[in-house]
Amino acid sequence: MAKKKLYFNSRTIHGGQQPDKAYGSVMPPVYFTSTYAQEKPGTHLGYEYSRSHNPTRSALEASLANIESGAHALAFASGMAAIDAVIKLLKPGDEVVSTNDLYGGTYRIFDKMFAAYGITFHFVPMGDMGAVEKHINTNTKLLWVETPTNPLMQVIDIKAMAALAEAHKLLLAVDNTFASPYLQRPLELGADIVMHSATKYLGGHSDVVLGSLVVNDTDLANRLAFIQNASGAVPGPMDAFLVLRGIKTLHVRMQRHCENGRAVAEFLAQHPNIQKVYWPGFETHPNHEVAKAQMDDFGGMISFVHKDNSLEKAVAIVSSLQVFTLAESLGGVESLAGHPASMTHASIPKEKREKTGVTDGLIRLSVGIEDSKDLIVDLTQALS
Ligand code: P1T
Repeated sequence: MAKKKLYFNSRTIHGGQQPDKAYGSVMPPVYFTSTYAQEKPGTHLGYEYSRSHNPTRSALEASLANIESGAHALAFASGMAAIDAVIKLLKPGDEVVSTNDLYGGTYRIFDKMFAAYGITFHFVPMGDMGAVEKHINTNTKLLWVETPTNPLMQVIDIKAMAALAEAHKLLLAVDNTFASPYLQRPLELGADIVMHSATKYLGGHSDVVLGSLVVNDTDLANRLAFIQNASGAVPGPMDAFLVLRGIKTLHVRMQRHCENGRAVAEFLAQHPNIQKVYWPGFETHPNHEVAKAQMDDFGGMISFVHKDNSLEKAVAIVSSLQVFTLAESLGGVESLAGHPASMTHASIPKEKREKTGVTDGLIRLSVGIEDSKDLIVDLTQALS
């Protein structure tokens, strides 16, 4: 069966998968092994050492490549390890133009780690093509796009960025964590690398930390595989299994995340105590047209600000929620609330974070797949 031809909702289940060769098990066994017997040096069944390859990880990588419409996938120990591998393609003197609103950990590894190795990062509002172009010079090697952005839900035009990358011979990497491949497949829009924190929607059950990269170009895949093996930040087989299992229900979960996301966003938008709601599904969202063009729906990530826009009010609201859990992370079946300024984005200096809109009053919701009526009752009591 030519599995690439299946619709997305079948590829989550069958993409790149076949029954295990040993006993026909429908799910791949969790191959708990570090090493593999060789008949004589170099003669083996395709596996030598589990830092390089592991059959459970291979099954996950085949699934990831398929659902992101790519040719090659690589799994990492975390989303951050996947980002780390992309930046290790560069050398001192190289420059990167990145989204200015992005996950705090991504900002931290760029600004606090790789800047010390002589790589320059420009954090730019990517809705403004002129601003992006202004920062491109002969040293620029990579455009780093996160869309929708964490936590302000800006939507960056991937096709426009791909055209820019092509014109200047740059690599375009897209962090697709917030959308998931159910909503958006950046390689189909011209990106070179799609990155995931699979910890989120792909895993979907808040029980595993894992990252991934998917690419089409074989040479790029080989360079990234070299880094994956040389640096060794690979996931264990149990983690690979959990993410593969999560992917099987991605489409069903995402449909409910989107429905509940809309219900919660609309509830917040009409609430008299709410000053601002960030969600790309609103026609009034500044990038709504781009979102409509490149995403199949608008997702379950929402940020909002109470009319007081104060630290005290935000802390009071997130601390009084009962169905939403106050926690880092997102994309699991359970609804989570977070306070970016003190949690996920605390590593960004206050002036920089406030300049992009990540104020002390901002609250971020990862809307889960519970009954949306319970979520709205919970928000109603927390906002009263
Ligand atoms: O946590 P890890 O799997 O290493 O992934 C890092 C990462 C990368 N990119 C985006 C867009 C992310 O949101 C994350 C992780 N984010 C959170 C933990 C959070 O609560 O926002």
